[in-house]
Order: sequence, then C-alpha cells, then structure tokens
Amino acid sequence: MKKEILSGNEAIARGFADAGGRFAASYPGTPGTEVLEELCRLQGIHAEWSINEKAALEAALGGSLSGVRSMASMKHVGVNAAADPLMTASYTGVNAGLVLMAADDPGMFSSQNEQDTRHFARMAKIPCLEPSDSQEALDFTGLALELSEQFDTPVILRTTTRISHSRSVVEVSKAAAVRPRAFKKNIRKYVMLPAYARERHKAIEKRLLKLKRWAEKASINQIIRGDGGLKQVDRLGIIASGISFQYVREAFPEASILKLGMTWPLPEQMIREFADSVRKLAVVEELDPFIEDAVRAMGVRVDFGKNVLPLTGELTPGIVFGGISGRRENKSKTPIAGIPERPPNLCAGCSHRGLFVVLSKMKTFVSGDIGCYTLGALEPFSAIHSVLCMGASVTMAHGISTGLKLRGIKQKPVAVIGDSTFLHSGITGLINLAYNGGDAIVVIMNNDTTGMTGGQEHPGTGRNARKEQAPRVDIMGLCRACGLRAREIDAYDIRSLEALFREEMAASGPVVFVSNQPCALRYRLAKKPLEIDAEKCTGCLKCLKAGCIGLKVESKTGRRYVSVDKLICSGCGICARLCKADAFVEA
Ligand SMILES: Cc1ncc(C[n+]2csc(CCOP(=O)(O)OP(=O)(O)O)c2C)c(N)n1
Repeated sequence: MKKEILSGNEAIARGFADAGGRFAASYPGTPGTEVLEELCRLQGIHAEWSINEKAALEAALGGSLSGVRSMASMKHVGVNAAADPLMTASYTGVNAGLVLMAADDPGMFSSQNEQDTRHFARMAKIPCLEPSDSQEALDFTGLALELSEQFDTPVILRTTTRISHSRSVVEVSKAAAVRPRAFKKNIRKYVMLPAYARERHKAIEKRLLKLKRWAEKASINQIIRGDGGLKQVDRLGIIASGISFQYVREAFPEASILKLGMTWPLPEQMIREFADSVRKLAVVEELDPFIEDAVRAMGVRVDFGKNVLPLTGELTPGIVFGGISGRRENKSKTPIAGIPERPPNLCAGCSHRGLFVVLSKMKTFVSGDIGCYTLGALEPFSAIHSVLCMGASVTMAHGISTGLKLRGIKQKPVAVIGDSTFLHSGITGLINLAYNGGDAIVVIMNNDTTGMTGGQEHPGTGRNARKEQAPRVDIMGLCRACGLRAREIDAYDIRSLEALFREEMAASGPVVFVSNQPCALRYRLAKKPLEIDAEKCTGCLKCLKAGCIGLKVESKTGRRYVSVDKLICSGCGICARLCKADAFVEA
C-alpha cells in the first residue's frame, strides 16, 4: 500500500487499474476529462478518445462483452449523448464489469446546464454510486466493476466537480490480475429484438429488487451517529451523499448522518429506521431533490430539504448550516473582497477572433456551438445568437434557413462549429442540411485540437489519446462527400474573409468554410509580437474590436493611444488589419 495525493478523477483511473480494468473510452468534457488522461499514463490499459460519448459507451459495452473490465467516462451532458445505448445496455446487461463514470457540474463552472445524472440511473434501473472523496473515488470504481459483474448491469459512478477536481490522500495498491471472462454467445440477452427485450425487462425489474436488498446491507451506506447536541435542531439526522456529506459534517458535527454511497436504488428500510431514530430529518443534496423525493414517496417526513436549500448551484457548509438552522452564521470562508473579475476571453492569437470580427458586421443569424468559439457571443463581438448543445449549430442553422424561406425572407444563416465538435455530432447535421435543402454557411474552425477542454486529440488531429500517429480525417473531403461545396478560409485575413462571406451570402445554396489555423495556445504562433507607433495611433480604438487581451488603452498628456503587451501578443495581426492608420509594426 502506498499513499498518494490524488484528484477524484485520478483516483477513479487508479481504481479502474487496481481492479483490473483494461478498456477505457471517453470523450473530453470538464469536469471528467482527466480520468482518461490519467489512464493514458498507466500501463496495461487501452485508453482511447471516442468520437463522442455514445461511441464511448457502446465501445465500452463491446469491451465488456469481449470479457475485459471496461469503463466509459464523460461529463454529465455526455450522458445525454450516450442515453440511447445506456437505456438498452441496462437490458442486455454485461459480461465483464462495465462502469459509466459521469461527472456532474453543479454551479456550471464549464457547462451549459447543471442536470443531475442520478435521474439516468433511476430511468435505466441501474445502480448509481457516489464517492465523497478521492479514496472513495478509487474504492467505488473497483466496487462498481464488481457490482456490475455480480448483478449483470452497467453501473453509474457519479461525481461532481468538487469530487473530480479536489485532491486528497489515497491508499493505492497494485493492480489486481483479473482474469478476462469468456464470452458466451447469448442472442436472447444481447440482441434486443422486442421478443427478447420483453424478457430482459422482466429480468431487470428482478435485478433492481436484488440491488435494493444489497443496498440495505452494503457498507457504503452507513449511519454515523452524532451526539445530537445542537439546541435549535434537537437530535437532527441528515441524509447525504457525495460532496454534500462533507458539507454536512462541517456544518453539523453533532448531527447523525446517513451517508449513502449508493444513491440508486435506495436502502428503504435503512432510511425508515434512520428517520425513526431522529427527531428532525434533513436531506442535503445538490441540484434536484432526488433522494428527498424518494424518501417522501416512502411516506417518511422530511423536515429540511429543498424547502430550505437551493435547487440550483453548489452547496457550501454555510448554505447547509444557514438553511437548516435558520441562523445566518456563515461557516464558509468568504472570498477576499476586491479581487478583479476575469471574464472568459479568447486567447491572444486565436483565429476564432478574426471570424467574429467579420461576423459581427454581418446582418444574419449566427448559430453557435460549444467550444472556445462560444465566446463569440460576448462583447465586443456579440456575433453568436444561439448555443444549445454540441452539434446544434449546423442543425439549427438548417432549421432557421428553412423557416426563413417559408416566411419569404431572403437571409442566409451562419453556423459556427469547431473541429472536435464537428466530428462529435456536426457531421450528421451537415448531411441533414444537404439532404433537406438547407441554405446556410457552415464555418468549421479547425484548430487541430479540442481547445475548450484543454487540448485533447481527436480523429482530425491524426494522433490518438496516447499521442501516437492515427488515421486523420480529411474535413474538407468529408464535407464534399456529404454533398456540399467546401472552401478553405484564412480567419486571420479579415478583409478577404469579409468579401468571401458577402459573396456567399448573395449566392444560393449551402457552403462550408473550413479554417485550418492551429490553436494559438496549444501550438504557439511563431510570429513576432507587434507594437504600436504611438505617434501614428489616432486613438480611434478600432483595433479594440478584435477584443484582444494584449491591447491596452493609454493616455499621455491628454492624448489617447493604444499599446500592446508584448508578453501576451502573438503577432497574429488581426488588430493591425483593423487599424486605418497603419500604426502597428513588428516589435
Ligand atoms: C455532450 C458534450 N460533451 C462534451 C462537452 C465538453 N466540451 C465542450 S466544448 C468541447 C469541444 C471543443 O472543441 P472544438 O469544437 O474543437 O472547439 P475549440 O474549443 O477547439 O475551439 C467539448 C468537448 C460538452 N459540452 N458536451
């Protein structure tokens, strides 16, 4: 046994390796990305970036059927993409253990919504485990694989940002040698024709009852008795799981706690006995009243739940204490006042900036997508008018173009999508647009990486998860194969780009623009930084339309001019192209 300080995500990867896990597939997404990144560093595991989460789960199920313990990891919204295989993988069950690791993001640090993955476990009728720290993240991963095999079911391992990204001490052991399981053909189990699926549905209802019985005795569901000390809430008992358990312990050290390591199915008997043993019952959980609703449905009275705690965002010990005690005492440390805000911004040198300088001048609807380019919706560009989910830019632009045509309005919408997102779920939309006669300009900002989530590889980069060479998708060729015209653009050359947009806006029929400028952060532009000839600068501030963090407005003896921070500037030249006074020169 060795002790290490690990994040929850790293611990999950180690837990998978320790339990003999062999095949892992994932699509990046904060806060879950590092699970696969850590697995890539470990020996004996095949770890791969899938094209999307549906592919990851299906491949992992395939791995399980082949006889090796497998895992698919993703962020919470990835489970939506994987929901189709998930719902029926519950019916087929598994061969070797199969875990779906899903990382939720209460507070939406880096997500478009804060949905609660536990609902998927209930809907799919499969177990959901929730670790409360890195040690449990490691232990529960191994347990999830065992439960998966014991009950013939996929198992959801649910974390939240605080669990995935916090670091704590973990005991790691040597990887167990787990024998692969022989694969036996079983058409009635693995082919979900209606006749066979009807049988399997009955089997999973039985499985759920067995899992409920297991949950009653499982050591991961435990009662921690407090001395009931608090005066204002005498003999308080709190049901909590995941990170909420940590907040509860801090907020109410004297309370009794029913800590649930498994939040689906719930140990009904245990909950009833716990409720009977305390005077006031609280259920503390982030996001939805998932446990609370189930407890109320058992006919058990809940004194404190979402009636006093928020449905949105993260909890803190202070929020938990204030909600339940009714007292204002703040148990969380308050942030230091006066720290300047740092709103998100495109990196210096990012080619997305050139596109948005141009799009901000176009009088048309721009449907955006999820990636760094979502920032095109912010000032000074305000150039993106919708963002829904990955891949939706293309399909929505198609719908908008069709709707506008039906209304007799001549306007060509623009869709903006990144390379990783295009491969994740944009290709299908493009085929849909071409097939159904949509008329839009689809811009693929191919920066040769998955920028938003920290620069992961994908099938367009020509490298796999371990950075080895892999077949590379030809994006232009792919668009043409979908039946569309494709033109390469240079997003830094804003004058030519504007002319190209105006030309294609006037033409009829859809077209794809592909920009092939590498991510400035990942690949670093090899250009020299610029500086400003203060004498030439007229102080018109047109260059600020580039929204670049490397530009600063100065004033000397009442004269306004712009200066360039040479440490930040990457010499991309977009600001210089906006300058009418030719004031930018190479440093
Ligand atoms: C279904 C789903 N999976 C994963 C994510 C996390 N995520 C946000 S943007 C993004 C991809 C960004 O890469 P790309 O489209 O190439 O654009 P870039 O950021 O490089 O400009 C990912 C994986 C998500 N939001 N939704």
